[in-house]
Amino acid sequence: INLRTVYAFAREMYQKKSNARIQYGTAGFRGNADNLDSTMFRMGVLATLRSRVLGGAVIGVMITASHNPEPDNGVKLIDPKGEMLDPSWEVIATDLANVTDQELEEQVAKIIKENNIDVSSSSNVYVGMDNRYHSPRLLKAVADGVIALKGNVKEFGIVTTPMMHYYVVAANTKGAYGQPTEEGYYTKLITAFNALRGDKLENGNYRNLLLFDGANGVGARKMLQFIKRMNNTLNVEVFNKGDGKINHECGADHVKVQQKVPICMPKADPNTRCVSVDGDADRVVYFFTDENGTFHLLDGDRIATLFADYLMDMVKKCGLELNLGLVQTAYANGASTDYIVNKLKVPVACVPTGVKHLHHKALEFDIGVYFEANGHGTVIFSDNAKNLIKKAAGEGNINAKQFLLIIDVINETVGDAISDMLLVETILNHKGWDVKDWLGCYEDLPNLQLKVKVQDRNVITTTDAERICVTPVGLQEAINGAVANYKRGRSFVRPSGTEDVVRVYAEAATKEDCESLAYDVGILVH
Ligand code: 16G
Ligand code: ZN
Repeated sequence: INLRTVYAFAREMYQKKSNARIQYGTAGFRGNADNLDSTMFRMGVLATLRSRVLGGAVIGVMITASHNPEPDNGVKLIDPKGEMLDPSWEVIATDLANVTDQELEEQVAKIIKENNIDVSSSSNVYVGMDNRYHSPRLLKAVADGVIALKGNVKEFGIVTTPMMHYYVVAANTKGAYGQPTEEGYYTKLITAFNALRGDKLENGNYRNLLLFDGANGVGARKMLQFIKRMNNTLNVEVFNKGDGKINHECGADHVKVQQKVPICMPKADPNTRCVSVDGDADRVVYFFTDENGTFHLLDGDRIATLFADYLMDMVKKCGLELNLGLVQTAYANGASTDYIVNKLKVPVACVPTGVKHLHHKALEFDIGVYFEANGHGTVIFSDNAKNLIKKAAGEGNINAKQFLLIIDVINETVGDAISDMLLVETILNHKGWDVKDWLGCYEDLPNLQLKVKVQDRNVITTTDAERICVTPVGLQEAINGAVANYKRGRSFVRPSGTEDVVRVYAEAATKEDCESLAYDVGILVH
């Protein structure tokens, strides 16, 4: 391999347009799409090298800016087991993205040398994108990065982020997880869902009608593909299909943060189940409007508790000894944590924000349910759990057979809005519940998030899963002082990993107290 091709490509086609320093964060690289061509090219180069380090295993590259506004785009690398890029390579990615075009060839040589990479070995990169208009241009840049190093690249076109994770795992496990194709993905999820549902499309309070807000993103398109293949087992009507701007006044992030109905949703009967996904369909939240016109949100915490409760029940019904745990972040509503610990009696762990932290912790359980309040999460099963369930099913245990179908509906590789939604629908149907029954499990504490602009957000450092502030010295004592003034008060602050702001979270027994607490803490940070 002649590394000069890398330099030639960079010089001719993918010159760096901005010298502002960028960092590979929880969401990879993200920013205005106009400045990302050179970053994309370099990530194609990096994915090729990462694949070579790992003996030619498939590495995924997803081009998306998730719930960000339309002008933005971004890129994330997916490791062979479907996990986020290893942290040690996040540093390598950051360095590679920041060198000048002139330094690029030398930097690539350095990565090759430091990681003992055999540049003649095989390398496989899968790449996919969301439906932003600049995504195809950026996808080509990634593919050129792979080609510059003579790697193999396979393009999947427009896909959801979780589909990309699925493809990577399916390919690396040689089909054991499913076929690494779009049809393979639909087939796996739909076959299991339809088998679980049987012909009982309605049950108790559960109605077979779901209004789906696709955020004008890729989730809308894929949901339509699901519907085509589902034989009407789930009655879904899709809105925000892609005519409007992606995430604009719609989508899971909008609904969760603004706590209101997205645009372009029809005026439905009271208590109609509605669901919102984000632009790349890895987050999901439910909502409905009741007969008094009041909006109700069923967020990631609700989905997590619904899953944990149901799966605990399945474990008991199968007569198996498996430990189940739930992983949350500090953003989880205090009422949800109380409910899980005291009512469900499921152990809860709290970790810092970002899927990789949740996923990592969930691996410690036989069955690990993890969710961020914003709707990003899934369930993962240990080999031990899967083996025991398979064995019981093999011995004719009906519940265990059902459990295997549930595992198949779940996209274990990463949070998957559509897969999560199919499991929610399955559970509600089995329980004969509709949104009001679900909402009735516990009552959310009023909560609020504020953004505070400061000169340098990194002066704030935290510990204990971001719940305690270490620096600036004295800030935590001041927060404690503020919190003590409110019944059931809780508050924490942390620097955002995706925006140049400090985030303030507050919850308390009443809406007024919660607002007042958020304000008090906001002033302390300012
Ligand atoms: C990223 C994370 C998401 C997290 C969010 C927090 C992944 C794949 N995504 O989008 O899980 O909730 O960052 O953003 O890990 P913040 O640091 O700006 O609050
Ligand atoms: Zn997303």
